[in-house]
Amino acid sequence: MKWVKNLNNFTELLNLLKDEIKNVQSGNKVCIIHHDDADGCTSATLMSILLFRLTNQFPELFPIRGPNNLSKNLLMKLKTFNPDFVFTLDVTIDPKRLGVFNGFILDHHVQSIQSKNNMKYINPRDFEKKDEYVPPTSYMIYKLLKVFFPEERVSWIAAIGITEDHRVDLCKDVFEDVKREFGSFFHLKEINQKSIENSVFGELWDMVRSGRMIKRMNGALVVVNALIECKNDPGKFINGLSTNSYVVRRFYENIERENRKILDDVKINGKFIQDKKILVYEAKHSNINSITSFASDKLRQKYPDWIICVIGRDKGFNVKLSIRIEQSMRNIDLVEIVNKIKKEMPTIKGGGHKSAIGVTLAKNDLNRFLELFRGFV
Ligand SMILES: [Mn+2]
Repeated sequence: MKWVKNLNNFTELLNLLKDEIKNVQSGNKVCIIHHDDADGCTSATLMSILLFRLTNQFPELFPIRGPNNLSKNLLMKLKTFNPDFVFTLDVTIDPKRLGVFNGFILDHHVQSIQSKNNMKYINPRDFEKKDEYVPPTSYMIYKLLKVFFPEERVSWIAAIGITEDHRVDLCKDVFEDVKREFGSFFHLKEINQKSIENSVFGELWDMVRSGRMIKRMNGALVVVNALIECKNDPGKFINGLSTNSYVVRRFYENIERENRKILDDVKINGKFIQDKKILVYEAKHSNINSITSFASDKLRQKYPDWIICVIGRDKGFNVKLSIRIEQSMRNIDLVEIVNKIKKEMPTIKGGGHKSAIGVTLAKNDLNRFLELFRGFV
């Protein structure tokens, strides 16, 4: 029995996933729990395509918001469904809570958790300590699908998850696959995070994340179904030419309108701190979910040489901050800065990666946080 903790490299991780998937047979019932963001939705799509070919039916999908968000209700639904396998993608759930099922949990966020025999916890961070070398879940599932069915032309779907996760430079091979498979749709010479976000993949990323922003879990499901419908044809997806992608297109138009509002409003209400080039912006009221991180991504694209700090709408006692930098323009490690602040303000929560972090703190601490942040830049 191979022990997950002993993984040494990506090839071994892929082999382990392969060994697990080999147990899936025609007619098996499978459930997928997945993160509702773009990396999670594209991972669920690729896994659904793989499982359809193995079992002759699509798996049941259960998008969830974040780590350990497994509700009693969802657990009961899973038990009633009585699946042969449960696979969890891009989000960590304690394997003990899924102990009655067979399958695995595949995540790449910072976590350290024990596997169970029948429910393995697999995370590339076990062998890869450098954040920028940790691959997104969509990349791992793409490679897994390609092992079984190399003829599937789904590189463009993996590329969306990779774009969201800021791992374009690490996963260039997938974009080379897109060029080869869809030369007339995508033909960019220079491939890096910034150029990809400005390409058609910027729009595809917004389409995929618009699901959860407009309709939460149901929206995420529409997005996954749309991607499956259009799996060999990104043009069909982006133009909304299938039943579900048509709906996704409406979601997208909705968040695009929101984007234009933000870009207009920041000129009036944004605080541009000139000496350190920090832009602080308080998000306005909106019916859209995850607006804080969306606004910070959009402002980063618009003002690439500024550090972007978006203050979310307050939810009672706490506020949420989304901080972003364009790595190719500012060589700053946001995780390092937040860790320094945490030493002085131990009650603040949050983290992320070098160029994108989320922080939650008490409203009363906001000014002190911003002051320290400015000092550490
Ligand atoms: Mn992810």
